[in-house]
This record gives sequence, C-alpha cells and structure tokens, in this order.
Amino acid sequence: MSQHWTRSILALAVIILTPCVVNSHAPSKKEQPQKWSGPGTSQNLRNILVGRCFHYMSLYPDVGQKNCYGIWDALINAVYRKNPCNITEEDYEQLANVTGQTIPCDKTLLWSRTNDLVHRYTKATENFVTLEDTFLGFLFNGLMWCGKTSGPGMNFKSCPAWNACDNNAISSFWKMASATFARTSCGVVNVMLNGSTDGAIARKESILRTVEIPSMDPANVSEVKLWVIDDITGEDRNSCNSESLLELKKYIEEHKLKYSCIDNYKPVQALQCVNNYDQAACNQCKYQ
Ligand code: AVW
Repeated sequence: MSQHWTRSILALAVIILTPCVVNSHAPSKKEQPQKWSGPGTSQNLRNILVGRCFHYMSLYPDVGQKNCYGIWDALINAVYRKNPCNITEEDYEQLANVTGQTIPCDKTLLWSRTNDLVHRYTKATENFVTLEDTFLGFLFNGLMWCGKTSGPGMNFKSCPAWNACDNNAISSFWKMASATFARTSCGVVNVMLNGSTDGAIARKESILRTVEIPSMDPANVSEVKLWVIDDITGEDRNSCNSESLLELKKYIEEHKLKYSCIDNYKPVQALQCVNNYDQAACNQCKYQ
C-alpha cells in the first residue's frame, strides 16, 4: 500500500515539475534578440575570417605572422553582449592592434563612388593599395556582423543598416578602419573619383570627406592627388576645374594638405578600354 502511495506521489511530482524544467530552457520573450532593419550576421563568419586571414598571409607574406584566431577574439570582444547601435570606433581598438600593417609611402589609393572600378584597377596593377586590399579591409570586406544584448553570440537574423543609428557595429568598424588607413598613409595619397556621377563628386557624409581627409597627417602626406575618371560610356559631368572639384580642393587645403588633380588618368582609362575598345576615348591613335 505504502509503495503504491510513494509511486503515485512520484508520478504527480514528475507531471507537475516537467513543464518547469522544459520552460527553464525555452527562451523567454525578453531574451529574443532585437529585430533590426539590415541583414543579419554573415553565415559562417568565423570560418570566413579565419580562412581569409590565412589566405592573405599566403598571398602577402610581408604582412607578417598574424594570429588568425586572435582576430576573431578581438571581434567578439568588440560586439558581444552589446547593443549594435552602441558600438564605437574605440570598441574596435583591440581589433585594429592585432591587424596592424605598414603600407609603403605613395601606395595609398582612396576612392569615392568608384567602388567597382578602383578595385578592378588595383587587381590589375598591384601598384596601389585601397583599404579593401589591406589586411583589415580584406578580412571584413562585404561581411555583416553584430552582437545582441541578450547574451553572447552574433545576431544572425538582423543587424542595424548603415544609417539606422550613428554608432552601429558596421559603420563604426569602417570608420575606424578608414581612419587608421588614412592616418598611417604617407607620401602622395591618390583618390579615384567618379566624373560621371550626379551631384557632388564626394557626398558630404562620405567616408572620404568625414573620416579620411581629416585623418591624414600633413607632416607625412606630401600631396593629395585626385583622379577624376569619367565612365567611358557615360557623361563628363565633373572635371578638375568644375565647381564640385574646386570645393573639394578648398576642403583638402583647409586640412593643410597639398592638392593636385588629373582628368581621366590614362592607366585607368586603359583598363576601361579593355571592355570598351570601340569608344572614341579608346581610339586616340588611329593608324590608317
Ligand atoms: P561612397 P565613401 N549607407 O562611394 O567616401 C550605406 O560614397 O563613403 O564612398 N552604405 C554606406 C554609406 C551609407 N550612408 N556610406 C558609406 N557606405 C559604404 C573607405 C557602402 O558600403 C575607402 F578607403 C558604400 O558602398 C574609400 O576611400 C561605400 O561605403 C572610402 O571609404 C562607399 O560609399 C569610400 O567611402
């Protein structure tokens, strides 16, 4: 009889307690990461970063021995358990330290509104280095990431879009990377601009204007040389003597930097002509 009662009490306890045990593992509403307007963290982010790190070291041994797993640790220290709209450039300081690299003088190539052309150009010549060709830029180019306040780990569902908030995980990273790149540049710093674009040659809120020009050290940078490149098939809306360029010249000089400008720099035009050889600009020397 007493055995029967003991079994009944045990069974009752299991029925009552089971939902509590199950519920303690189910995430409460409070623990759900916030929903943001941009895409979430890139799938396999850690593997991509570690792979790119080893790849870069094999392509450019001059970068030295980097701790590829330490780079991941520096990233998670910057964003884990934090609101992705509250990440500052300072949060990425450790990441900047573990990815440090010396770029030789006269090699820096900045850009605005020429993302595709400038990178085709540096691939073709290897005479210049854009931010995306540096170790840090190469690692993170095209990737998304952000943490969540509800716990460790990345938010794979959504992250703030670039303009969603001032101090977001992505824009603060690129501002930090751009500032570091410009601050450590020396000699002639080249800038590829788009002469066919509508409106200002560089947006007022562009990284070039707001971060890179103010970060250059006039003691180390001998000249900022703008290349104004028109689409080979498009309009010539801006050139070195147009209003937008003169305004940018003034802005550069206000930062105590020397300025020069060149229209349709020939080596870049030659690259444009690879796919557009029948355009007038590509046929300057015709042999009859
Ligand atoms: P860009 P930047 N919203 O061609 O001078 C979304 O104007 O700014 O050139 N994405 C943005 C925004 C924004 N408001 N602003 C910038 N981006 C991102 C680093 C986006 O990925 C290099 F060293 C866009 O495609 C260059 O010298 C890209 O920035 C300089 O910064 C370019 O915008 C180029 O930046």
